[in-house]
Amino acid sequence: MTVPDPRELALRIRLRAVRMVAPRGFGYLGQALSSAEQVAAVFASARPGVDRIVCSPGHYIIGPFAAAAELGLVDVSGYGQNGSAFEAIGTERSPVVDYTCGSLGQGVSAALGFALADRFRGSDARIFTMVSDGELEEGQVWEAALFAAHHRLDRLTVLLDANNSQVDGPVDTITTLEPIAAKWSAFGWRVWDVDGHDVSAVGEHDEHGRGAGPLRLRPVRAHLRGVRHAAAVRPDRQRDCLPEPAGAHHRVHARRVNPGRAIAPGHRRRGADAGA
Ligand SMILES: Cc1ncc(C[n+]2csc(CCOP(=O)(O)OP(=O)(O)O)c2C)c(N)n1
Ligand SMILES: [Mg+2]
Repeated sequence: MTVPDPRELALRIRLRAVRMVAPRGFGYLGQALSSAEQVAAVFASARPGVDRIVCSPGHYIIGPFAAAAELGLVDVSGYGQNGSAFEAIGTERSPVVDYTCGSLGQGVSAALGFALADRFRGSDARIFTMVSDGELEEGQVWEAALFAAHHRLDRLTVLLDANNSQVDGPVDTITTLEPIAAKWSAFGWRVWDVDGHDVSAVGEHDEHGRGAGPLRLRPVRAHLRGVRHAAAVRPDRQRDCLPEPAGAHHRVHARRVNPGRAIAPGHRRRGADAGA
């Protein structure tokens, strides 16, 4: 598997997501566009068969699906269709990632379970965990954050898409989450706050996180770009949806914790490797 430059991969994720959603005008395009750079950075960093990818919000699974398709691992042409493994909202059967959940708020808990298991068996596997901001309204996320910090699960990275969007409207009109970085910091995480659409910023910090120091966690801020709004994605409107630097109205945070530990064999990632 050859992983292209993360910038190129992010662009291809955007295009692929448009093609996945366009045929039926259904899918989670906004989530793919919001997280494309994060997903690209994760797929560029994760070692196949060793590291793990958790996509906590099941409706964000389109990004990992698109990335895996671009890497030639899977055929996602059935995305969102009845009977397809590539369901529009991830389930326990979803390929490509190690864990995803339709019921929001569980991904960090699953990720720290992986991290603990890997520690027990002496693996240096890293766990990349995508989380959405709406999920931060779930208490379980904060319980998991406490637990991870207490056990210094330093192979765990959380990437938070703080796009200020949830079903009922802008997150900050539903529940105040800010100051997000300070909150995670107070919970014992090392937090970075960078442009989530700047692949080099995400990747750079990823490298800096390797093998150093105590707990690390980090947020990345960015803006949605590539398509103005998902509603425009109909077959006759596809040209309107091609990637372009569009107006910014979303932010992305990424967080990670990942100082080095001893190396040992990892696990086999289901889905992506099976399809390779
Ligand atoms: C526990 C739980 N409560 C409610 C839902 C319904 N739900 C699905 S997506 C979503 C919005 C969550 O916010 P976020 O993921 O930040 O939304 P987005 O950024 O994609 O707009 C909600 C409430 C759910 N899937 N699980
Ligand atoms: Mg959101």
